[in-house]
Amino acid sequence: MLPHRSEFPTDFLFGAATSAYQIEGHAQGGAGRTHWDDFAATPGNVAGAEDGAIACDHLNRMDEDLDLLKDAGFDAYRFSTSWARVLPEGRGTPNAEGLDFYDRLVDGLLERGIKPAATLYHWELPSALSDLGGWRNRDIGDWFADYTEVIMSRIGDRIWSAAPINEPWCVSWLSHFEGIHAPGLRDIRATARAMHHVLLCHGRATEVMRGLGMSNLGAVCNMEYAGPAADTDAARKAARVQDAIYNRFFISGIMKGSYPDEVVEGLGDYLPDGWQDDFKTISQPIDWIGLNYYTRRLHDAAPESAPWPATVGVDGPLPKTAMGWEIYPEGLSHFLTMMQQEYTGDLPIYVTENGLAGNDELTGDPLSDPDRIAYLAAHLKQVKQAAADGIPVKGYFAWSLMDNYEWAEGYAPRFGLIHVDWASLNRYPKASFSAIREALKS
Ligand code: PNW
Repeated sequence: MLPHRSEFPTDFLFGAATSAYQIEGHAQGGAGRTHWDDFAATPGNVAGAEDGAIACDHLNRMDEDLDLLKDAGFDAYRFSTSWARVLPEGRGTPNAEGLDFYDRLVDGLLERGIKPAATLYHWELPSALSDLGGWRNRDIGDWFADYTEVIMSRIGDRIWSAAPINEPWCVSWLSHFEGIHAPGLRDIRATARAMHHVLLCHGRATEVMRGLGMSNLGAVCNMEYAGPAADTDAARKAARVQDAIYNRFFISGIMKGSYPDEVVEGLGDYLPDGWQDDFKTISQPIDWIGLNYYTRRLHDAAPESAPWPATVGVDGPLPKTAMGWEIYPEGLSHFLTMMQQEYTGDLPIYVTENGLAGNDELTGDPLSDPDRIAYLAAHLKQVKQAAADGIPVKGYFAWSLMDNYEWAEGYAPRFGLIHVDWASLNRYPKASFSAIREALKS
């Protein structure tokens, strides 16, 4: 059973989240090639070399999907606009069909009484820009500002909230240091530059949107609880370093206009020249902060010769999701408290993503997902308690409305409240969808 909406503050919002590349179908509608298409085409990067060419075909099934959102009773919908659909070459001539699509999406939400919560970048960098160095190239600040201007001139007058970048850590560290996401680099210099440029773009886009008269602008960070794998000083230090890189670097840049000392030391001379001068752009005021939370990871010290940060992830003992991620609801209240006390104060906080990749679909009935319902219930309980304790958490978005393209894992992990049959692309609401509808009924 999920807690009912009446157990939350009266203005608390419930929503569902998706992202463009994961659902739309990027081979369609005039979108340009993206670095995810390139990455997926290189064997070994993505399970089954699957890409987002068709995905959920949301481009052609948008109305059906918006009807489902409304049927569930959601107050808000967090979606992203695709840079490559709006500007196929990353710059230059816009794709009129793409702009029309987002226009219809926003109107379709408003017609159904659902608040549009837009994200400008959820990872599909146009290949034309990736070829110019992508996130490593400081010019991305100008490119991103121009893209923001083009899309928000069209839809900015009707959206409820906007965030420039989904998950700066994934865009930079996961993609340039760990090599798990596009462009698949393993290079500390590229990583440091991407970490900084992604925040520069956050600031540049915020300026553009303010200039267009938009309000309710935020930032979305993902956080993962970093615990020590053993009761040793070395393990505690490893967890602390990971916490600084993953959970503090980005929010600190945005909220405090500085980076944690130990990360600056670790990155050495690899941050781009003059990085301190960018904080006036990066740390301008915003209206809310978003937290994407899924799991915790345990850390220990790597063998001595390993370069900074010299840590290794260690398999933990808690029950895991189909992603192999430990289920640790307490981490959600940990971060809500940590954010409020150390970084955001009175600023409204939204949980902008939380959800589970289930095993249910692999065994028996694909629409029976008790593990997802239990996961959502446990995490909503933490959110409810945080709100009761006076933390200004104002809303919760479930990841995801429907099964979709799970990046390097392809289409096997299913995060949806709605099952998508990958052969027919038909939608089938799961038990978790009904549980949400029950919980949201007034
Ligand atoms: C988030 N990691 O990504 C994204 O915002 C979604 O697009 C994605 O589908 C969802 O979580 C589920 O994965 C993450 O490897 C992907 O640490 C990977 C990691 C973290 C976040």
